[in-house]
Amino acid sequence: MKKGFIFDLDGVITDTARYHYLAWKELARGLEIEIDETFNETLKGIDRMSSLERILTFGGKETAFTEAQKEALAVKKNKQYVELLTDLSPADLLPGIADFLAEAKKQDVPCAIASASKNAPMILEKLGVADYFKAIVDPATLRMGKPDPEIFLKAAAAIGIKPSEAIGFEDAQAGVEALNLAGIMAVGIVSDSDLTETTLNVNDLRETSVAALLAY
Ligand code: B16
Ligand code: MG
Repeated sequence: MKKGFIFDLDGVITDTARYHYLAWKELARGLEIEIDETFNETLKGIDRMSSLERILTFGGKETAFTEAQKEALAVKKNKQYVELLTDLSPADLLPGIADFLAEAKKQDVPCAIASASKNAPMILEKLGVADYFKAIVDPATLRMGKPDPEIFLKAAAAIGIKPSEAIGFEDAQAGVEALNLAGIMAVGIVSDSDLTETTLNVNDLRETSVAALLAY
């Protein structure tokens, strides 16, 4: 029997990936690097500085900037990203999420957020679901980002359950890898990408239920 749920944010609770993409694309263009949606897939679940490193490497500019310049580039991207989120509202929740969280609350099943995004608390507030989560792991406290299991182990500990008692929801392969390394059952949310090494994949949470998942 499972006892708690751990959610990734981007791609699981809401689709902020397109805003990350728009902000990175604009920043990259300013550096004369062109990225497309296929490349953007490789940034999903990857923290901000690592995403920037991947973009610079993709454009052959991995040694072109100092650490301070890279920090400034990341700040610039984030400013643009946050601006794009101005109108984010409960209407931007992915299908099935609101009902699933309400049912988990009704059944007293603890939920946590394990997102690489430093903007997660603000995004959850805008989406109107912040109160459903007993814990939000602060990515600034992590030594390693996904695919390292640290974020998911911290999330399970924060809601007082063992990894074997948790179920994690992920849309990115790096996140699924992290869940598997943590010994947490992985449920893939697969809108347009195929995820491997999950226990099950669903297009969205309307395809399963709190009761069905707790029985695993
Ligand atoms: P921020 P997740 C991740 O969210 C995104 O998928 C990834 O594209 C982004 O770079 C990362 O958060 C960091 O976000 O710049 O807001 O701190 O999928 O782990 O919820
Ligand atoms: Mg994600």
